[in-house]
Amino acid sequence: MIQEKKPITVIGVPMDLGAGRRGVDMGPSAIRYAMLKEKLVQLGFEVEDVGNLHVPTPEAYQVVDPKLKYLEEIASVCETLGKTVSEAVERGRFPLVLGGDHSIAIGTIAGAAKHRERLGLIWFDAHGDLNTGETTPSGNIHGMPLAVSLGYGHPALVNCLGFTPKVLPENVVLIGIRDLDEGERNLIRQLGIRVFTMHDIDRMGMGAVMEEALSIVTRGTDGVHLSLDLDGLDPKDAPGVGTPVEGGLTYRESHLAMEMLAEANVLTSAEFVEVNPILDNGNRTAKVAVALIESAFGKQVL
Ligand code: 5AB
Ligand code: MN
Ligand code: MN
Ligand code: MN
Repeated sequence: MIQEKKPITVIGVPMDLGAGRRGVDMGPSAIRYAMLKEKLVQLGFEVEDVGNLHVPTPEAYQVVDPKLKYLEEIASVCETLGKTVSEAVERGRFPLVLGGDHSIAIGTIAGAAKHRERLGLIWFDAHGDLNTGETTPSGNIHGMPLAVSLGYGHPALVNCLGFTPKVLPENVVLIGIRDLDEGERNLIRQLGIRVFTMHDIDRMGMGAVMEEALSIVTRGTDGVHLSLDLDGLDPKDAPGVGTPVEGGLTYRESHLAMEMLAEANVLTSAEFVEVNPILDNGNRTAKVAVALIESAFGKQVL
């Protein structure tokens, strides 16, 4: 990504149907307000912002299935998002998706995977997002997108853009994990997915974690997607998230991860999700998101 400076297409998805708390629909505005486009232009990129996709407001709809809240509405937005991402890739551009809650990853990853023989996936998060309608403790679909991308979950989600699975377990890594539900642990064991918990990061250090992570997501793949949930960071550094969990990645650990991604020059698409400006402190979390994006796109000190 550093060398070629592929033109970037920014896509906003003001989705909050997948989360239990309101406010994450304002994430794309908060990230734009933190000067995303200007910073990327400063780094030498050509940037096109296609604006926000239309997302229904929860007040105008009803929960049909409490185990899969707003299923039809989320599936429909993800279908549109998948097409939008796919079109950007067809036009030779790098899709950069701004959330919105993490359910949008279902669409982003569908659009990205459509153009790859095999897509590698890096999932930064405090959570596994590996629930299904059967295992979910909340019914919130933002706790399910990784399971869906691996082919597990409701057909309306799993079949986004008409194919499944989007990624194979051997090319997926999770980083920053510190809160898993029982069903998620079972799926991780069943599929043998490499999970770097906070314990692993403490012991190994982020440098070694990223080296191993990079080898997994690039093995036999022809593209890599980054799905970064800001709650992967410690709430001290990223307070504006709906489901904060203590003991997360520091500002520097997360930056090192982004810098190593830029050095490896492997990313073909990315999304930054779960920024909730209502719960934030002076738009700090959106600013952190923009700083991480700059590092992922090759910003260096010297
Ligand atoms: B996020 C929980 N596992 O399924 C669930 O923020 C939390 O996208 C999900 O990582 C958090 O409701 C979803 C308890
Ligand atoms: Mn999370
Ligand atoms: Mn998440
Ligand atoms: Mn969250």
